[in-house]
Amino acid sequence: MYRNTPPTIHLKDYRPPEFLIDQVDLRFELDPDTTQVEATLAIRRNPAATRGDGNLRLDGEQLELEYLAIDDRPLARSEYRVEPEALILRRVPDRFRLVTRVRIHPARNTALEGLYQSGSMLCTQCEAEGFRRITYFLDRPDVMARFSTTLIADRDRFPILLANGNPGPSQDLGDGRHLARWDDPFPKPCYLFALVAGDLHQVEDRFTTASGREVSLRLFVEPEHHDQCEHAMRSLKKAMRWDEERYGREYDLDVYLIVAVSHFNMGAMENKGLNIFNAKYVLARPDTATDQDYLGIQGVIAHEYFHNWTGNRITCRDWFQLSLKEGFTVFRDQEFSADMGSRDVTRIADVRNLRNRQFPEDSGPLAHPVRPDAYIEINNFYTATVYEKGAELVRMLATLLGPDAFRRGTDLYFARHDGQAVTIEDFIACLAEASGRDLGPFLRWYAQPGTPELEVRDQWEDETGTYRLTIRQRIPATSDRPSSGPLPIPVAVGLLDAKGRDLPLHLADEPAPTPAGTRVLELHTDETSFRFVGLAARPIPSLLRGFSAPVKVRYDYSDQDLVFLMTHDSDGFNRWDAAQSLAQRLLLQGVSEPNTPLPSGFIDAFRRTLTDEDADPGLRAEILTLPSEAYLGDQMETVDVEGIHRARETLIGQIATTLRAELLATYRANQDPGPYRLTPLAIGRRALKNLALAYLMHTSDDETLALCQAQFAAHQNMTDVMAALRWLVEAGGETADQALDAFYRRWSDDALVVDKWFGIQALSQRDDTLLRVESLLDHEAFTMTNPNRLRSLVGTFCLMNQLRFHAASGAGYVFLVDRVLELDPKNPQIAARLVQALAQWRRFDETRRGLMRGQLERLFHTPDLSKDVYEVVAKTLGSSEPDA
Ligand code: B3K
Ligand code: ZN
Repeated sequence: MYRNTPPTIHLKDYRPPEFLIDQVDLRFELDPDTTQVEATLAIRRNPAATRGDGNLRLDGEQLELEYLAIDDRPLARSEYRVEPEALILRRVPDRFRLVTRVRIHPARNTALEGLYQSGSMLCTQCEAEGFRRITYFLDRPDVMARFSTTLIADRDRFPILLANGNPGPSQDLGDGRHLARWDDPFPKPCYLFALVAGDLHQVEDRFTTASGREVSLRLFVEPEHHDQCEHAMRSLKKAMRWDEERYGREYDLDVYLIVAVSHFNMGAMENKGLNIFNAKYVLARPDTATDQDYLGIQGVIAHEYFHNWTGNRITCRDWFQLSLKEGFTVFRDQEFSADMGSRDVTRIADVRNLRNRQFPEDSGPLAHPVRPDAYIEINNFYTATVYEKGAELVRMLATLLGPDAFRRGTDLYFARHDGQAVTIEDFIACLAEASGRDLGPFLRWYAQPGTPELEVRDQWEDETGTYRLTIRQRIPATSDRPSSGPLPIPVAVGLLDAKGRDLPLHLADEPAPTPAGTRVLELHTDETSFRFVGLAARPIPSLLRGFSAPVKVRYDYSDQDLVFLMTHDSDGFNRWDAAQSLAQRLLLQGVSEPNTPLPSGFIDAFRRTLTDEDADPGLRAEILTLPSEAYLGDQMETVDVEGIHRARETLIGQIATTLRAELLATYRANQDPGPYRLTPLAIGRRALKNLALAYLMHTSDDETLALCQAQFAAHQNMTDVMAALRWLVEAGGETADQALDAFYRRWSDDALVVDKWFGIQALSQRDDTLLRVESLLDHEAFTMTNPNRLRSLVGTFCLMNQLRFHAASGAGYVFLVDRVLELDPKNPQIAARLVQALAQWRRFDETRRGLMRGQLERLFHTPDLSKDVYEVVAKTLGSSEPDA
């Protein structure tokens, strides 16, 4: 149990800083065991702040203070106080120069926050509050300073020395060490500080900005990865061009540096001029990375690059505003990816991710608004809600304003707030001002947790040819928060005739006729009706096209309607969504009444989609993919773990048996013996072929097993190898073991590929998976100290394998909590993420509920939990007071 409950930080308590820091000069004498950090800070009182007690309180954690002086005068012991998390200076002047010198220990830093060692290199991670583990500072985003960084290190061990900004002079110190200086001309908050020291391979390219500035682009990787950089570099150049064209944003320094490191808590970090990346989001070669890896790299490289304007040039006033930079930047990277690939497939992937991760979060014990109003540990708030729902809010704003007004609004935002730390209100105000719209009510979206529901009714009047759509919005009640009032919601709709053609959407009170296609209806009140006129027959509505708002739609479609939309809708997203709704309906029926026959037309629609050679193969693959077991569970009052699995397996079996010939034909038709290409078409064909293989392998007779083994052995590319290995593992027995052994032997030197090897075993639905996962903890390649490795085995099993993690025995829960307890003292951030596997505990049957609660309480009663884990556990247990 946590002895002293850690304090909660509230948005309403925000105060401007009492002091400002204009200039920071850092000098590092780098060494993995002990690094010395000297900081010279130009500090002055903030004229905009209310006067406090005259003391200056600097944040600092795990620092060994060696020297402290104000304006060159060393301070006496009576003039300052060192606390575990702060340095307090008594009665400082209004303007002064502070010098501190501290010692820190990078090699002992297992939390991977602050300065730490990864392999043989040293690197940093400061967001959100890691800078205070490097030096004493005002570690808050509204303190923006100019930084210079001097790095001194052993020349042989650390030939490459990098920091933010532009390179300055470097020097050999003659004693085996060398020095490099970096200057960043742009004021920034300290969470964007970064340094890297190592023996790294460099890949260089260049980019000329729209206004003709030359930028040197440099990618740094561990030497053995020198041939896995091309895709990341290409993605960076595409992102730079796209931001110029779409948002008028140019890059601003002479160099742009990206370093790939193998120990990293999350995906990547947008440090000014020096992005530090999880190697997973940099390294790719067709034989080592799947299509999904390639797309992930392109998206994350773009995301971090886009932060240069949305996050760095303009940053957040406080951490409650996190979605100001994250929501907007995710929206920007999603649109970039849609432009680079297939728009429909990109949107489907984004929405699936939102529904699978954010919707459950928003209805569970960890629900919070896109702008949270309280936290214990800010690292727990880098969530699907802040990121992905936040992106949906910006998308709705873009939809409501239309492209021109939205661009005027973002131009105004960049012009007005460049160099500032601002709030979500500041952003919305720019969009409102540029568009002339009142966006006041829109702010409710940022404050209101929970997924709104739209209840749609319709009415057809044959005599007048009038079709009326009535949409009612309902915000699910959350325990402690009254609804903040109706939300502005853009609902994109189409109306289809019996042949599947889009009809004109002519509203009753409009003079001129309107074109056929999609139209955005706006909801501003609890219930709104729209009367469409001039129609010859009752249309079929296609609702929420492109998923124009992060809501759930309830409309009473018949099975036939859904089959129709799945095969006819001109909106690709809604074809997929109709297929999902229908499959969900059949699967949930299958859970409660296992022997219900399939509705006529379902298999036919499947067949038609499978063989519809005119449609995008990537979209077809999405339409034919059934909802996941976890998603289906989330649609049930009480999750029926085994029932869902059985129903889904049964349906897959029915499809596989009935459509065997078509599946085989599709598999063969989409084989591509040529070189690996990353076009949307090539990706789509691989997806479709591997989907056909997945269905076929369900029966796993000799013929399909042979196909699968041949695909595995052909080593065409990692996408195909992984798809085959997945089903070989599922088939089990010697075939599985041989394939796994062969794979491991081939790739044991490539950490990211070994992660896949662990992951695929953790994902297996075979009944001995937990035993296997437990024995893999002792594998020579397993370690708890590498977050990627840990996620690939423990994370995959606990967060992605519903069937086996939620085994009725509760063994999965014990396994998880054992790992969390082992990990928490070393890396609390990752430990807190893992605990979230238990967040939905109340949604399961009584037995599982009890077992999960028991494990949560076991955690809660552990002494000295990190505040990361404490916060998640306390909220997850919630009102069901654990007995102390
Ligand atoms: N801003 C970082 C995330 C930092 C997470 C700190 N726990 C990556 C990103 O969103 O681009
Ligand atoms: Zn981000």
